[in-house]
Amino acid sequence: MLPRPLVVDVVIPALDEERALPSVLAELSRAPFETPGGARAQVRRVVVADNGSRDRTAEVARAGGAEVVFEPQRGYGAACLRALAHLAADPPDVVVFLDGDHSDYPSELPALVAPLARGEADLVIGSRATGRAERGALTVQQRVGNALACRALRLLYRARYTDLGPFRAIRWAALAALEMSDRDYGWTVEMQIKAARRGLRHVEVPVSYRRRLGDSKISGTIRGTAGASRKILWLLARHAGPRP
Ligand SMILES: Nc1nc2c(ncn2[C@@H]2O[C@H](COP(=O)(O)OP(=O)(O)O)[C@@H](O)[C@H]2O)c(=O)[nH]1
Ligand SMILES: [Mg+2]
Repeated sequence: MLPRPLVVDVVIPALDEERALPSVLAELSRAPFETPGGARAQVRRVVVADNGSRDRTAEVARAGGAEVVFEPQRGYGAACLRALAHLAADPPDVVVFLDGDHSDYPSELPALVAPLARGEADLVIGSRATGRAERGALTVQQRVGNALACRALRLLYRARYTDLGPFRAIRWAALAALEMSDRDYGWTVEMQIKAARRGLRHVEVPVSYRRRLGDSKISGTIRGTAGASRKILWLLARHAGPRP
């Protein structure tokens, strides 16, 4: 008998993404698929985590077949945590995080999940640095900031990464063990720091990246760039001491 397909749930933090979300959801296949390497998997649930969108984000998300959860407090991490709490009653094997702005390619999900399906990793980061990024999709500050943060991850935690990209896949059990807590911009780097400190097996796969649809909330704004830089540096420094 064939083993049952790997159950994959997708979490999409979204703030005012009515323009982008319909395309993201349309490109996200729910059909069972075979990962490169031969394991079977299927996207079961898609959860859009909204905190205070003023546009029709929630409506277009539901129309696109997603479940919507609301988090009263703003922040990328707060939204992710709310979505995970929603999934906890019936957890998947694997969670995929994906932005709601149409920058990531949902069609690349099978390649992202493949190392988990093969049992070769607990965390897979989609790297835009080793993949193809459309011109203008990443700001100069983002490229430089990500490269510096990855250098720090290597020096402080001996973890080899080339990106802090949002498109990533992790085993549910591994994610639970990380006890994620960051409620805003530090979400991605916190996951990578903790994965390194706790000895999770991680790999990167190259992913493509394109210009978003709609307006940027983080990297394209001064407030977002400053907030993200500050938070990422702070987390890199804070976790660097002896393990508690
Ligand atoms: N729920 C929620 N989603 C957010 C928040 N800030 C950004 N996002 C979402 O996070 C993703 C990345 O944000 P984006 O504006 O594209 O940032 P950028 O890629 O750095 O330009 C998008 O799907 C946003 O809608 C927030 O405070 N709450
Ligand atoms: Mg974006």
